[in-house]
Amino acid sequence: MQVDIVTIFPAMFAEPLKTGVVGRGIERGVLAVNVRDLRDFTTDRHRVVDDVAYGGGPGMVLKPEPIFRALDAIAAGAGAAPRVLLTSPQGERLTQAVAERLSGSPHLVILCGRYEGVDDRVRTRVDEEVSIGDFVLSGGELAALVIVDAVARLLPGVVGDEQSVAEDSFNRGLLDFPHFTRPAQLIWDGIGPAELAVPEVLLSGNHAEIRRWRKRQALARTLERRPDLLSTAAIAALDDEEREILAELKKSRETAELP
Ligand code: 9D3
Repeated sequence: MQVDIVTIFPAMFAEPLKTGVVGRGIERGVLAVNVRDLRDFTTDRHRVVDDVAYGGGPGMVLKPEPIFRALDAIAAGAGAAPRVLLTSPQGERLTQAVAERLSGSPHLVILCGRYEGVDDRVRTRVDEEVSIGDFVLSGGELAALVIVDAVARLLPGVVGDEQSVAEDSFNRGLLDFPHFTRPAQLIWDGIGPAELAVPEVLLSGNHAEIRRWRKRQALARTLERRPDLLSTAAIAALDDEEREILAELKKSRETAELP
């Protein structure tokens, strides 16, 4: 997959694209990311990328021509038309389903918006707008990195363990179960040793019991913290054992709330 990122802050991408799963995807040649400085597509001596808003008001708006020129340059160097994304608070919320859909595109362009806004005529060249959630960022650069990370790990050969991708919590529609590593007993300051002990079942070697405990923990956490994830469709996708555990958990929560 090729990704072109158009930004006024190219420096924000250097380390993140060298690091971790995304860095490895690039190293392995599964992913190529070109970061393009919007100022390189200006034609004036001062490399101006923004201007005041028509109609007045505070803040500057990204000018259309440098963005159009950047898109034309990217298209000229590409075989097929890339899919053009604009990061924007008005966009469709990034979800695992959106990441999966985008991962099927051989070539993405991500235009990074800024706080004050982008000239609306840019939208004539945009296939979709993507938001990463309901909070205010100062620009689209971090959103672009989030999109690249979520999409890159879905490309075959990027994450070492394909199974871990398949088993991912949002794929299964459940939150993760708790994890522990050594030591089994931990003494720390004022925290009681019982509170810091690794659950016995995980030390038992009984793999059927461990699987059931993990399912129970994942379901209990989801019911407690993200009940919105347990839609009818999500419940239908559970296995029989999970549905049985969920029914049990719901029942014990009902009785616990009785006076
Ligand atoms: C004065 C601007 N705000 C008035 C309602 C709107 C606004 C525009 C642009 C708020 C933030 C931004 C900058 N944010 C992004 O470019 C952005 C973003 C975000 O803020 N949250 C979640 N996802 C994204 S994707 C791009």
